Amino acid sequence: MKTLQQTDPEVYASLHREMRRQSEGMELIPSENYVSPAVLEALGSIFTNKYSEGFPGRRYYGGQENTDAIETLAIERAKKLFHSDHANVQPLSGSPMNQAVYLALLSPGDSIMGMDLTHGGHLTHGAPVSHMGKLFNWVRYKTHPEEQGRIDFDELLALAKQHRPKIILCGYTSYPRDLDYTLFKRVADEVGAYTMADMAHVAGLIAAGVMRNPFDFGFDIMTTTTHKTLRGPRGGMILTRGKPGNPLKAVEVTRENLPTVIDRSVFPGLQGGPHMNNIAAIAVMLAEAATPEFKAYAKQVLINAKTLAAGLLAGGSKLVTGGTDNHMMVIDSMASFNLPGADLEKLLDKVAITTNKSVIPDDPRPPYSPSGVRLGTPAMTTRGVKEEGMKKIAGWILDAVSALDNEEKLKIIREEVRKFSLNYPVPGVN
Ligand code: DSN
Repeated sequence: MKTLQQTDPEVYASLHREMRRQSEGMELIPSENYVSPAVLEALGSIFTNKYSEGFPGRRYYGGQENTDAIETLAIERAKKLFHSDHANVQPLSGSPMNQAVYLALLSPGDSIMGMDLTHGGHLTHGAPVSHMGKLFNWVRYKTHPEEQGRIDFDELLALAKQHRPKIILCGYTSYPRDLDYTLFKRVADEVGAYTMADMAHVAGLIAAGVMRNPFDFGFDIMTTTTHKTLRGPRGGMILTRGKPGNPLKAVEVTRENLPTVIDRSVFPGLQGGPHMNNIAAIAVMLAEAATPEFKAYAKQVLINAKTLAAGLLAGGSKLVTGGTDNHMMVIDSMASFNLPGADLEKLLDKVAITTNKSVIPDDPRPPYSPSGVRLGTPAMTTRGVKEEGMKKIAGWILDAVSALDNEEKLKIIREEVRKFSLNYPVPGVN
């Protein structure tokens, strides 16, 4: 990055410091990961110069022979990887992706069901502070944390019959278990609702076949960001069943027309020009996610999560739902150490272990200072850490808690973490 270094030393200095931070520390935020050098190259490419409003073969600007090829490649790779009939790869990220679905299928005031935010649902799943939370009638279902996070489907069905939602949404941002798609589909069929799964957190694990795919259970729509377990650039995708049509022509909202209805909701409904450098990088990521190496990676993510969870439990931590079935876990930091999540996050920052505070089910504390902390294994698994390393990481987390006010001890832990981390290079950082 010699040009950047010369032309903008301030930005370069921050970038350089961030490279050091990422290399010398451990990334345990479950929604973060490291992209490959090939993804970085596509992302930093001259595709960023191009406006491409519209869809492959149907654009509002000239000069699209290469952008059409790239977007078509991304669409075809996404369909194959996730077994969908159609894919829209234009959403700029997770929030517009979900909004595009809601705005395509619902009218203001319509009912939709999603998981309560404190039980693991995302902000875009109807949290009252979000615009979508205000626009639609969100009916929020909850989990049973004492029963391994079980969702009560009798209760879900009763709520669905009462509110007649048009969409039943499952998926999560902070829930350490797998979902029973058959039961969601059964409830949706009873009330004539569309089924939508926001798989942003686990799409990579689904692509690799180590977690269940909602389409194999008859779901209508799956959304996912592209930068978490999938290891792509920041972005979003909407995958649907149905018959692809001409997205420049309005059609009736039906199951069969979902591809067209969703495409039109993304553009021109919600967004303008897609970011073609991002779509090029998404195409690269989708090819990587179809390899045997990626499958092995995804398997290891799950093994590592179980190992990290076991290490924390053995050291006296209390985990929400008692453990994990996926790539993440949530420490109830108040119940475990009488430490608010924000304090535990800050403490772990001191030893170069990056995590993020998280609400726990029906959290009595506010979201900015909640009762828990979320951890996940996707990023450190990308760097090559396996079970032995995960046991060490659990040990350092527990040691940091024991050394709470002991700055000297915390410095020693930080140095151990630094040395360990440097043995596992960050892809793309030399
Ligand atoms: N903000 C993301 C996460 O961290 O889980 C969800 O999109």
